[in-house]
Amino acid sequence: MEITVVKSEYVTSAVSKSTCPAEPLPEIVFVGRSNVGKSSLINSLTRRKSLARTSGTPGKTQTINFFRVELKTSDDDIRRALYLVDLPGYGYAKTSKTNRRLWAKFIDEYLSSRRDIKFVCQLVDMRHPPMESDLASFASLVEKNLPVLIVATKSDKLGKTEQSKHLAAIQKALNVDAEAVLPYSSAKNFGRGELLEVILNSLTPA
Ligand SMILES: Nc1nc2c(ncn2[C@@H]2O[C@H](COP(=O)(O)OP(=O)(O)OP(=O)(O)O)[C@@H](O)[C@H]2O)c(=O)[nH]1
Ligand SMILES: [Mg+2]
Repeated sequence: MEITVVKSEYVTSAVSKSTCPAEPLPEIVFVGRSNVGKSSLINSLTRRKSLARTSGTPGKTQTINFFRVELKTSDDDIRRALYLVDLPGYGYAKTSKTNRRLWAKFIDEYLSSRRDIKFVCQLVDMRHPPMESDLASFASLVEKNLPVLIVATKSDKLGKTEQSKHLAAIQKALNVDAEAVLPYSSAKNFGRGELLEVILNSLTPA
């Protein structure tokens, strides 16, 4: 079965709870350190070059950005609509403490809201062991009872042997099993089919 993204569009950038989109749709959320590749991953999934703005400088995404996409499978003609939600990264120091605290509060509110969040992708850079802030983010998602998929990004920067070694280290640090971690490369679209499948399955409960 092949899954295709038949439509993708930017909807809105939310800066408060009341500015999140009104249309109720399932949401898949992307969180992680600044520069880990959240926006790039959304572009890779949708096969769009710059649907989400990316940058080599951390701190590019500063609002909660909603992208509306429609998926279709080769099995049927049903279109399934959902939001991909791009969050600002954490660990970015170039803003005031007050600002950072306000943001942390808004993101926390969004993640604790009763919106239809199907699961959260916690992105970690595959080249390095998870940092303190990654562990804290993961723990806070688990505490909110949100299902979490760990996405290990930038896999193209490592050889095969290193990949398995680093994946094992990530599993160990987060205390999760192998199925909970998906290696991904937005540069090469590695992992794209698998992630689309996880997304589709989250929309259609067995
Ligand atoms: N080689 C490689 N580079 C990547 C990959 N994904 C992202 N990058 C690069 O990493 C940098 C940051 O990517 P973004 O997608 O902007 O990161 P972000 O997590 O959205 O960052 P913030 O918006 O600052 O939180 C960019 O220079 C990307 O080109 C990948 O899979 N492989
Ligand atoms: Mg971004």
